[in-house]
Amino acid sequence: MRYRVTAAGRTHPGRVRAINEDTHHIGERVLVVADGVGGEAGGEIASQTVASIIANVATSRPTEDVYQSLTDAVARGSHAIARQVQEEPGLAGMSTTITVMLGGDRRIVFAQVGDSRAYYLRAKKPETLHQVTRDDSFVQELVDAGVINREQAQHHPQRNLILKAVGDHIVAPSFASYAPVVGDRYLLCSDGLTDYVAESDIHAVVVAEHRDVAADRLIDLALRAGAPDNVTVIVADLTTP
Ligand SMILES: [Mn+2]
Repeated sequence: MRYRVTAAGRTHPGRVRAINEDTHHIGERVLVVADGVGGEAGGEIASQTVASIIANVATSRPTEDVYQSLTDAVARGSHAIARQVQEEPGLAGMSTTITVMLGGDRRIVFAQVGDSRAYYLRAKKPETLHQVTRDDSFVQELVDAGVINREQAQHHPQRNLILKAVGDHIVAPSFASYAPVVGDRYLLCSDGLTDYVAESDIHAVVVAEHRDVAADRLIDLALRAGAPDNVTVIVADLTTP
């Protein structure tokens, strides 16, 4: 199917933090949201380093096996982080989440590490906002085990504990893929949105607004909720070429 990915991205440090450790990238075929953690400037460096490596690999080798390309890109991100930590020991422990959307000719492929998220909204079934990604997080494990529900997970004191991130050790991303359909919409976001804004409120914005307005409103909802964390959103529409 012939289509374009047309996206609006916004990021904000939030109301509490002085620096923004989230990074986002909007390319022709690739979208990335990365949420870095680490001491000193580590979080910022980790998210920027890995996001730019993934963006480059994704665009320079679009015809190769996309799963292998993304797995390699994540591994290269880890190598780059390991090198930077070696040169600057104060950066030890820095890491980042990644949520990647890569638009291939036949499939849209997502790669995921950590607890940033992607959602999709079908043009033909807009009453449901579907989550694409599964959080690599402690509370997600509790949800899967039936110990707590999704609502409780959003308010759990350990909701920020992630079980997997791209740091100086190689990790395997999780994948999902969808058939591209013009009119469908995708949302990529950091936990600065989803930890503080209810999914029903996110859905109400994403279903109703033009992508530029939707991106602004989502940031606004996080700010109104106090925005203790950096917040990043990309609202992407599949449009005709
Ligand atoms: Mn965050």
